[in-house]
Amino acid sequence: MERRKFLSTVGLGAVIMAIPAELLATPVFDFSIDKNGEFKGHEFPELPYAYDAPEPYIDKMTMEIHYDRHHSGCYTRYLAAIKGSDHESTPLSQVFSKVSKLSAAIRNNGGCYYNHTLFWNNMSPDKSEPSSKLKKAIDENFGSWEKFRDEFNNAAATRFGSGWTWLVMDANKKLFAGSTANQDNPLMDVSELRGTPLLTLDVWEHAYYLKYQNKRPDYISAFRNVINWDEVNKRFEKALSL
Ligand code: MN3
Repeated sequence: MERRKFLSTVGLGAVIMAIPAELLATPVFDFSIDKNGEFKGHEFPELPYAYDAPEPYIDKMTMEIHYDRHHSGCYTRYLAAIKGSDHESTPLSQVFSKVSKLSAAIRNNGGCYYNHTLFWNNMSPDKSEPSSKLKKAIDENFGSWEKFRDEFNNAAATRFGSGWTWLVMDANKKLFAGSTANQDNPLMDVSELRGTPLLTLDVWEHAYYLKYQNKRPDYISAFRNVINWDEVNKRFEKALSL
């Protein structure tokens, strides 16, 4: 599937659902299921580039296992968990805003599917650059581009066990970096890190162990070469407009 079609399938640019303003949720994609248990306007998409496209930074076998088994498993399990629940027709972003009251299966699999979708789309084999507006905001919020990079990388390196690293915009339009445990994300009411996700990096061992083994910092450094800044620029603009 070509990238443009993929992005429209996952609903980029779609109408933003009514979400409490304090959550500042940006449904980069969002969906709910209908009474027949089918997703409305959302099918499990193909990876928007070839499995070997992020080589040599992320290897093909890791991409295949990660996408076809881990990611697809989360999609299937999320569907199974939400079907028949009170939140069957609730958009995913709103499920996250009350996830503390919901089952572990909904929290873990919904987070897993959402986070990975952001992750695949904020990577690309094509070179891109942060916009001058984003660079300026990074300078203002972190002090310099290098300080941002160090904070993001440090958050990724020091997340104990499994989790995700984020560049997030908070309710005051401030940018900050941090991490969440397991499959949690900054849209969830259980998260200490709250705001609109702009960039994410998966630091679960399955994301890097085949190629990098215990050398997580090498994986974190390599990630820099495949960031899709065009996508991050779009999320930044969208988050600013909320
Ligand atoms: Mn993963």
